[in-house]
Amino acid sequence: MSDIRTVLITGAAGDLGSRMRRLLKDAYRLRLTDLKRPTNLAPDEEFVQADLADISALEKAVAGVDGIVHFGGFAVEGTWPIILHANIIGCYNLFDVAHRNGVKRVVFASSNHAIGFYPRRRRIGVNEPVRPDSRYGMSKAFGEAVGALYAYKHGMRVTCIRIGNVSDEPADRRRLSIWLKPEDLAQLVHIGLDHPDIRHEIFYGVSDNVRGFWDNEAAFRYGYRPQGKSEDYRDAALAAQTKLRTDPISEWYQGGPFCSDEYDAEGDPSAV
Ligand code: 15L
Repeated sequence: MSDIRTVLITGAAGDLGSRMRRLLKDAYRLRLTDLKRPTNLAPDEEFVQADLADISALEKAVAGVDGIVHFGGFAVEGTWPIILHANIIGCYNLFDVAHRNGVKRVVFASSNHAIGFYPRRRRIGVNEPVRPDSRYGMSKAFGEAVGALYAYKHGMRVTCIRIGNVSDEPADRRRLSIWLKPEDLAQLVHIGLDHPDIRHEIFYGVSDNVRGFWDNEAAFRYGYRPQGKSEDYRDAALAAQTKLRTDPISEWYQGGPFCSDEYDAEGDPSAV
């Protein structure tokens, strides 16, 4: 076990943040931050309001914590000003303020959209170049690079989790490949906060899905043993798929609709 005791969760009012508050509270003393106070804040939960682009507010949120679970920022595609503010400036500030405050570990919520433009039929690990499918995905690739800088230059221990899709059940065919059971995400966060050998790692945030797109050997090496199996929900997910509009670009690439959104490249996608 590491000596991580007090952990700040950014984006604590969001879906992932709320789930992790519940799943991590017995292991760490949690401090929460977000743009807005969570509506369901429990009396024993400590909350510090902060915009990630506001360095002095961020300093107050970060002061005194040992580790940070960074789920804050904009969680889907957005305009450039939105992504720039929340996910580029905000992410840089988070790492820089963390470093200046002596934070030992950061777990960064990256996304499958950092590599969304790989075809579904390709099985990729973490050593292929990024292929973002959106400004959002590009900001996640940026965050992974910021994490590498602070790890190798400043000795911070950084774990980037390329999260597939966290939900109680996989919602459609693509999610049968990328589904992440919330408890499996908590397991990956624990590895990032506690494993003694972490320097800078990229893991796929995905459960034990037979249709998976990714080689998650790096996570397995650190002891990750996912419990969720998307195939248990296959019939419901495939039934839901029949109600969706089909789109050849979205169907071809791992990132799904994030790839077809604004897509205007010419030629056959199966050629790349
Ligand atoms: C993500 O990164 C988003 O945060 C989430 O809302 C889903 O869209 C997910 O990817 C997905 O790819 O399904």
